[in-house]
Amino acid sequence: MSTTAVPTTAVPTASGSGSAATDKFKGHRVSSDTSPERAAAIYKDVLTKLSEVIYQHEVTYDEYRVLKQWLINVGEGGEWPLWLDVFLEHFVEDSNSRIFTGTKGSIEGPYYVPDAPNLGAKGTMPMREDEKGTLLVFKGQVRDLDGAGIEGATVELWHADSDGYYSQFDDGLGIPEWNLRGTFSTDVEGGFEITTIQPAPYQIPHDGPTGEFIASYDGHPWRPAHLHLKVTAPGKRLITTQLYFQGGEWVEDDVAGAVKPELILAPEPGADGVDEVVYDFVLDPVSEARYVA
Ligand code: MBD
Ligand code: FE
Repeated sequence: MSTTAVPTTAVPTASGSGSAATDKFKGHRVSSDTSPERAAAIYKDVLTKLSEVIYQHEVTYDEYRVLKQWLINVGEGGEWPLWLDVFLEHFVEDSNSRIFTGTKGSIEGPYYVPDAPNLGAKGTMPMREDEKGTLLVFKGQVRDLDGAGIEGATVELWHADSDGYYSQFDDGLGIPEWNLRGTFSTDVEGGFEITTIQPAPYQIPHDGPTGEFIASYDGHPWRPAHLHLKVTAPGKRLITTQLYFQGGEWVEDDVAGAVKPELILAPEPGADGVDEVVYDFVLDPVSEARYVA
C-alpha cells in the first residue's frame, strides 16, 4: 500500500471491533418497504455510475482484481459496518434530513446499542471509578417546533472513552458492558442534565482494509471528539445525531464527513469549575412524508 504514516497509538483493531459491529448488526432484522420498481431503478443507476467510472479511468483487469480482493477482505474482516458508516452514511443522512426543521441529525456510526440503563432526567453516565477524562455536564431541554418543552422525551447518549474505545466493541479489553452509555428521560419541562467525561478525538480502526483504503488516498483515520445521541418522544421524529467540541482537532476534517456547524458545543467552566454546556433539541413531528419528490 502507500507509505502514509498512520498514527500508531493503540486503538481497537479493525477486525475485533468490526466483527462485533457486524454481529450486532446481524442480530437485528432489517427490512424496507421499497417497491420493486424503486429498487430496480436504484440498482440500475448504481451500475450505470460504476460503469462510467470504469470507462472514464479505463480500469484495468489487474485493478478490477485488486478491487475484488479488497471487497472480499472488507467482508472477511467484518469491516462493512465501519467502511459504510464512515464513507457512505453521511450522504444518506444528509439527503434524508433536508425537509426537517428541528435539530440537525448526523450519522449513527457502527457502535450504537439500544436499551442502555435509564438514569432519569438527571444523572451520571455509567463509568469506571478511575475513568480517564475531564468531567462534562451536558444539559438542555427537548422541545417541539412550537418551543414547548416535552416531558418524558428520551435522550440516549453513547460515546468512546479517553482511549477511543466504545463499550461492547472493545476488542476483549473488558470494559463494563454499559460504560459511557445511558438513557435519560426529560422532566416536566423537557429538561435533562447528564454528567459524563469529555471524549477525545477518535481514530477509526485502520489496521485492516478500511485503513488501506484511507492510506490509498493519503487520508487520515481521525474523527473529532464526539458525543452520539438519539433523541425522541411520542409522536416526534427520532433524531440520531452527534455533537462536537469547538476548536477541537479534526472538527474541520472528519474522516466520516459528519460534522455540521449546528452541532458544535462550546463548554465553559461552571460555578464549581466543572465544564458545562447547554444544548437544546428540537423535534419535528412524525411525518409520513417519504419518497416525496
Ligand atoms: C465511530 O465512533 C464513528 O462514530 C463512526 C461514524 C465510525 C467509526 C467509529
Ligand atoms: Fe463514534
